[in-house]
Amino acid sequence: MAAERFYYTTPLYYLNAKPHIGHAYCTVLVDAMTRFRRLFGDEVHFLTGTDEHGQKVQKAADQRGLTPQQHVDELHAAFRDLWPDLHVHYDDFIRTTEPRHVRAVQTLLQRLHDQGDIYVQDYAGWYSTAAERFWAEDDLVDGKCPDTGLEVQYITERNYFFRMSKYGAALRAHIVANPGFIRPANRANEVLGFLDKGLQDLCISRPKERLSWGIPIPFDEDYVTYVWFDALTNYIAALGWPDDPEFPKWWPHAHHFIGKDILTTHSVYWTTMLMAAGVALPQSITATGWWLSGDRKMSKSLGNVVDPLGMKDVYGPEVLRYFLLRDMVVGLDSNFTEEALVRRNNSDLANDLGNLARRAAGLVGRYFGGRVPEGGAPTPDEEEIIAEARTLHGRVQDLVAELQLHTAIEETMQLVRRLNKYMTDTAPFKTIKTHPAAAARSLYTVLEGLRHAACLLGPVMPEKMAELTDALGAAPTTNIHDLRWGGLVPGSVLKMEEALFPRRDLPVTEAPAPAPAKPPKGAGDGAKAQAAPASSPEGVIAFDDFMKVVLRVATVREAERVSGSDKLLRLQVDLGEERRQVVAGIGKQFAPEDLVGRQVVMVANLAPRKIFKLESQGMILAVDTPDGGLALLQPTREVPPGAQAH
Ligand code: ME8
Repeated sequence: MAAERFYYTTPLYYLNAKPHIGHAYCTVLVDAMTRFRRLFGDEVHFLTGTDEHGQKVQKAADQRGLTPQQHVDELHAAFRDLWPDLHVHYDDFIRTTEPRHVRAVQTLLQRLHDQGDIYVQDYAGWYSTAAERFWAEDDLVDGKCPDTGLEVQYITERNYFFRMSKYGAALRAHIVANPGFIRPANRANEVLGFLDKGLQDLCISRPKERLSWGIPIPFDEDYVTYVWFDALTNYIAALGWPDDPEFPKWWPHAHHFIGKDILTTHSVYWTTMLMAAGVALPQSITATGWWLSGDRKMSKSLGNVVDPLGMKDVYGPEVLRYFLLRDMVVGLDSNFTEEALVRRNNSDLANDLGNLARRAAGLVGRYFGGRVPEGGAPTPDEEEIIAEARTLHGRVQDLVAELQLHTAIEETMQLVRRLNKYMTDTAPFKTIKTHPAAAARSLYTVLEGLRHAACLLGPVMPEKMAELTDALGAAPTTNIHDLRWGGLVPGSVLKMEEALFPRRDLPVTEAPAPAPAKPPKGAGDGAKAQAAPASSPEGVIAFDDFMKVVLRVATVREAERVSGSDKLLRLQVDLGEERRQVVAGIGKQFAPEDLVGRQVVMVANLAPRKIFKLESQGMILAVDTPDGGLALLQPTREVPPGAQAH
């Protein structure tokens, strides 16, 4: 495939507090995407940075008794210095206080003003200091700001407005004509819904008397620029817009990665700004979900933020990266717990991957002088593994292109598990006595399979996988097209010394709460509800553990049988904000047509798993009936889809 070009961006993080796991996630995701693309032979430019103007930053500086400039100079380093610690390598870091950014914003403002797309007007409305914006009377909820729930003030002010409404129809047409433009697809519908309410013009100035910390409006010295108009422009400013000859090299290939809370600003404000400026729209805007803590978004204001640096220091940055990318489906929410991270480390990394490498290396050390043995002609079993590895290369490329990183990782881990089984089945530690050539071949297959896995997991855990490749006595593979079976050279010296991923103890949880409840049997997901951690012999769990389970009411929208199984049904369920696919083992008791329209209760924050090659994104709750049937749990009356049980 011909090499493609990608310009990947993260949001610019506000400097109103220190970085947290939400920021780390988006940046690690873009870093992994960058590394995957480079592995596939593509060219990538990766931009991140900090959003340094506006009321929130000014307030944070005031609270610390510093000038805004002192505050941002100090705090931006917390972000800039965190990324290398998480093994993130960006190509450029932009601060919105840099001259190159200020120049681009002012050029854009002047251009839009000159062409009549910015006008001045008196405006009266409800202003929310917390959200830094005006609201119409109808938008208010109980007289308060709909975003923050905080007080609003009615004020009249002269301001500058961008004629955003003029571009609404063209934006709508663009979204409809380009299905991959806003990802995931359900988010595109959200934006279309927003546009259908009628697009207003956008207030893009703030009087200096109210807010001085911003980029001066070039045609009126009494005003500074609205922080979003300022910040969004970074994506072209960093490439030297408007006059840098390098700008066209990257811009038409732009892909923005953002959190779902800032979708409107990117897909509506930013796109219409670009249309007005005569600059092409980005290729895609991807809205990720949130990391939740006890079902609430981790946020600086809620104070429930997990410190990613803390996790990195305890478990290592690459275990954290693995967890973030494996346990979050791009676009959906996920619960962050230290316990889930430790379980993931122990099962996937320490057990499946690390142990296999140690076992194989140990035998090679004992029987082959620590050198990679000869492979020889493959048996049918090995032919199958070789074919699987080959297919996996293409699968990983397709899955990454679809942003299914969690599945790309999972399918690579399936190869690792296959190698574990193969090692047990072929038992080289036994055959070494009777068939040394067969033992040599088994060990070669395991080591070569591990080399492939290390290459495909490299973008997720760059240093650990480089270490593993080196320990296998192999050279790093920089392009996936050069990764061929048989590349591991017999005779190379293994350098496997320490365990790559030590097993970890589960973090200590609080004392168990009384009154244990027997958990209902899980009907979906083809699996039972996960056993409670063995915190006490009676299976009692702490209240906090229970709170980690998110139970939601879902409405079944579609149901069909999974071909090849009489037990499994594939359901599309509606959770209000999102649709999910659930594979449920209830096909013997229920006909698909009986389920459509029904409300069920599901565990909404289970890590997705594959059943019959289909991803199941949740588990539906049911109980056994005395006649050997199943009864589904459901609310006593209809509730909005997505409603959470508590
Ligand atoms: O919004 N889980 O900055 P920001 C996942 N400056 N992602 C999370 C998260 C969580 N718990 N909490 C925050 C801004 N994020 C603007 C952007 S771009 C030109 C300007 C994500 O520091 C959040 O969704 O408040 C957002 O996308 C990003 O972190 C930056 O948040």
